[in-house]
Amino acid sequence: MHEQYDPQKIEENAQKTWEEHACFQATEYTNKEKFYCLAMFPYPSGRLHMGHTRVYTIGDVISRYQRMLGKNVLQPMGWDGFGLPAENAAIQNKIPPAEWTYKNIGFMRNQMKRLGLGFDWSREITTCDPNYYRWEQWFFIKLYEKGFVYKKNAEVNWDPVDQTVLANEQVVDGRGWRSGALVERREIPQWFFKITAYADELLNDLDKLPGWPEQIKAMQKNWIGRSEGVEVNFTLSHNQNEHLTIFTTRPDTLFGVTYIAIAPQHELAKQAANTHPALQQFLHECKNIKVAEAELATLEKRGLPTGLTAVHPITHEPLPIWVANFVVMDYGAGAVMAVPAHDQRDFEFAQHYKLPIKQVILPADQSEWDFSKAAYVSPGELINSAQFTGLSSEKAAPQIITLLENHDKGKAKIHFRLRDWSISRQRYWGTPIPIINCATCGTVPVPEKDLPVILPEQVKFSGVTSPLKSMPEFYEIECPNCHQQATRETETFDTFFESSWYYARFACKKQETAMLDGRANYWLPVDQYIGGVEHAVMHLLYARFIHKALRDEGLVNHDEPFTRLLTQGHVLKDGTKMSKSKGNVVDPEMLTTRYGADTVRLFVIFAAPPEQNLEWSDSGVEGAYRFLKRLWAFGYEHKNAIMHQNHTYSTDKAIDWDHSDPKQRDILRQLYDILDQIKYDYERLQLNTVVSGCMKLLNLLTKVPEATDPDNDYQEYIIQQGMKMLLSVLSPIAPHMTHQLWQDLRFPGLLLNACWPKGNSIAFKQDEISLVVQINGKLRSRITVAADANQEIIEQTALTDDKVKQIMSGKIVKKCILVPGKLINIVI
Ligand code: ANZ
Ligand code: ZN
Repeated sequence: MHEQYDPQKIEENAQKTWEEHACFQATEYTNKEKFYCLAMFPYPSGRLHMGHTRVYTIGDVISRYQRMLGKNVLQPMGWDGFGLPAENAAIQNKIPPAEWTYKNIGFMRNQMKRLGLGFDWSREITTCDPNYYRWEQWFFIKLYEKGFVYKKNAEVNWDPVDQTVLANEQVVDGRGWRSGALVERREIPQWFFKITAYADELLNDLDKLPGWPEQIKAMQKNWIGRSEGVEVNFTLSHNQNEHLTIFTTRPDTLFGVTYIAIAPQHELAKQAANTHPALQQFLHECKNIKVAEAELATLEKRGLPTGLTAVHPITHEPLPIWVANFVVMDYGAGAVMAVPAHDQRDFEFAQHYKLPIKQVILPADQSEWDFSKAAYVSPGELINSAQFTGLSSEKAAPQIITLLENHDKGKAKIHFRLRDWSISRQRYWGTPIPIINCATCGTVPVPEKDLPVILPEQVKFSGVTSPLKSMPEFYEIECPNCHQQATRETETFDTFFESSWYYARFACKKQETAMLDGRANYWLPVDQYIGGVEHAVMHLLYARFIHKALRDEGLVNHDEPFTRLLTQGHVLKDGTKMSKSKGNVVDPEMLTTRYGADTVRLFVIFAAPPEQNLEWSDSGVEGAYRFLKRLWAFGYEHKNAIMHQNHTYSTDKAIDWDHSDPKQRDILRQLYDILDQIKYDYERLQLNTVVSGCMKLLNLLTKVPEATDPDNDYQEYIIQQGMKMLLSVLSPIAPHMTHQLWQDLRFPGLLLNACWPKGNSIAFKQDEISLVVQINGKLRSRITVAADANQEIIEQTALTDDKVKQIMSGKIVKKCILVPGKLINIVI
C-alpha cells in the first residue's frame, strides 16, 4: 500500500477481502452468543439518501462492535418492494412497477456495498418476490381460518373523475392528485385484521421492553388508547322501549348532563333526518369531511338538534339529542352524554348553541370557577349531585356505576382507541389477496396448493386504476369449492403487512417450503432494531401484532420481536430536514467518490448522537477526512517501530513497571482509561463520543515521550499497543482504512476477526485519586482516596480531614455533593 491515504483503493481492496472470505455470512448454532442487528429495510426509491446512509451506518457500527465482543452477529438487508411510488413512476414513465423496482434495488444494493456495510447478502429479501409474499398469503389464510380476518364496509377516498380509490397520500387538499376533483368518501367492503383482539397484550407487553425509548412506548400507548369507563343507557322519550347508549369516562359528572350528542353517522341521526330536511343536508355535508381524531379538539363545533329527547337515567329529566360533528362514530358508542361544565368540547358546543351549562364538580380547593371561558375538566368534589354531593370524583365514580348497574341502566366498560387494521388496498403493486369470490360459496380462500397467487408483472397502466381490474386472465378463476366460474380479489395487501414479518424471514435463509423454521427461534428476537421515529406507531405496532399472531400459530416462541430499539434522528441541512422537495439534499454517493466511505461513515457517526438530529456540515466532512489522513500518516511514520514490536512480542510484553518511566506509565494508563470510556459509549450507543475517544487516543500517541532511562524505554511498545487499540476500536466506524493499516503494520489476522482490546490490567490502574474538598462551595482541602471508593467512604475521609474538621468545628452537615473524580462539597 501507499504511504498516501488513498480511500478508493483501500476500500475496494477491503471489500474484496471481506467478500472473498464471506465474512458477513451468518451461520446458526455456533458456540457464541447470537446478536441480531437490524436496521429497517428501505423502500427501493432509487438512490440512497443521507438518512439511509446514517441509519445503515449506525447499524453496521453496532454489528461490527458486537462482532468484536465475540458474538455471532446477523445483519441482513432487504427491500420493502411494494408500494405506491412504483405505480406513480409507472404511470408517469410507462415502465412496469416491477422493472422500475428491480432496477432501483440493483442500484441501491451497489451503493450499500460501496459504503462497506457488512450485510449478509445471502439472506437478501425482496418483498415483491413471490417466494416471499406467498408465505404472507399463506399466513393470511391461517388467520382467516382462525377468525382473525374479516370483511366489512369501510370508508375510502373516491375520485369521481378518475373513478378510482385514492390512497391518503394521493389526496391533496381534499382533491385527487391527478384529476383535481373533490374527493368523496365511499364505503366499500374491505378486509381487516383483528388487531384489537391483542389490544391488551400489545399494551401490557410494552412493560417488557426496557430497551425501547420511553417516548416511543408512550406513543404506542396513546395509539392503543385504553379507556376505562361506563356505558350508560338513556331511554328515548318518544319510545320507552328504545334507548341510546353512550360511553363516558366521567360517570362522576352524570348529574351535569344537559344534552346528548350523537355522531352524524349514528343510526338515530339517520332516522331523525327522514323527516327533517335540514338535518339531512347537514348529515350529507358531514359525510365528505373525514375527521381525524387528532383534529377533533380544534374542529369548529357544529351540529343540529334532532328534535328528539332522551331521559336522564337518575333524574328522569328530558335531555335534547343533538347531532354533532365532534362525535366520531367508530369510538365508544358513537354518542356522548354532554357535560359542558366539565368537558371542553361539550362546553364550546354548548356556548355556540346556547345550551345550559350545569356545574357538578367543584375544584378541590373549593374555589369559584369562571364558566365564561372554559370548562373545568379536572376531578374535584361533587355538587348538585343528589346523594353523591360532597364526595370526591374518585369516590363517587364507582358508586354511580354501581347505581346504574343496579338499575340496569349501564355497565362498566373498557374501550380501546385502537381500530382493527384495514389491510385491503385498491392498488396494483402489492401482494394479491388470496381470496376467491364465488356467487354460490361466498368468499373462498385460495387452497394452499395453489399459492402463491402471483401478481402479473407485465402490465400496462391506463390511468390510475389497478391494471388487475382489467385483466380477466388474472381474475377469472374457477371456484375451488363448486368449480363454477368465480372471480379473484383484485385488491392487494397494505404494504405494512410485508414489513411486519421480514425480520423473522431473514432468520430462515433459503427456506422454500415453509414460512419460517426453527432458525427463527435461534435468531429472534432482534437484539437491536434501528429505524426512524416516523415508524414509532404503525410499523412497530403492526410488527408486534403479527409477531404475536406468529407465536400463536407456533411459528416463533417469543412475545416481542425487538428487544432494543434505537430511533435515529433526521439529517438536517440549514435547520430543515434534507429532502428532495426542499432541494437541500447532499448525495452520499458523491461524497463517497470524493472522500471515501470511511469519511462519510465517520462524519455521520461523529456529527451527533444517533437519536438526535444531525446538522449537515461540509467542514465536518472535511474534519473527518483530515482525521483519517492523520491517522494513516501516523501509522506510516511509526511503521517500522510497530512492526518491530509486533515481531518481537507476539504476546503482551512483560514490563518491569517498577523501573519504567512515570511519564510513559501515565500515558499508558490514560490510553486504558479512554478505552474504558469508549467501551462504555459503545454500550450505551453514544457513538459520537466513541469518535472523540479515538481522536484522544491518536493525540496521546503523538505525545509518548522517550524514557529518561534508555534501558527501560517502552515508547515503541506503547505506540504499538496504542495503535492496536485505536485501529480496533475505530474499525466498526471506519472499517476499510483500519483494515488496511492493520495489515500494513503486520498485526496478525484480519482486523474484522480481531477481539475487543484487552482492558486495563492492574498494573496501569490508578489506584488512588485526589479530590478537592469544598465547604459551602469554597475550596478548603484536598484528600486522597482509593479510585473505587464510594460516596460514604469519601464523605468520611473528607470529614476527618484536619483542615475540614477545623472549619466545621462541630457544625452539622446538611448534605454532601459528590462530583466523581473531582470534588466533594460539604454543605453546612
Ligand atoms: C362525559 C364527560 C364528562 C366526558 C366530562 C368527559 C369529560 P377517552 O378518554 O378518550 O376515552 N366520548 C366518548 N365517545 C366519544 C365519541 N364517539 N366521540 C367523541 N367523544 C367521545 O374519552 C372518553 C370521553 O370522550 C367520554 O367521556 C366522552 O365524554 C367522550 F367532564 O363523557 B365524556
Ligand atoms: Zn363456489
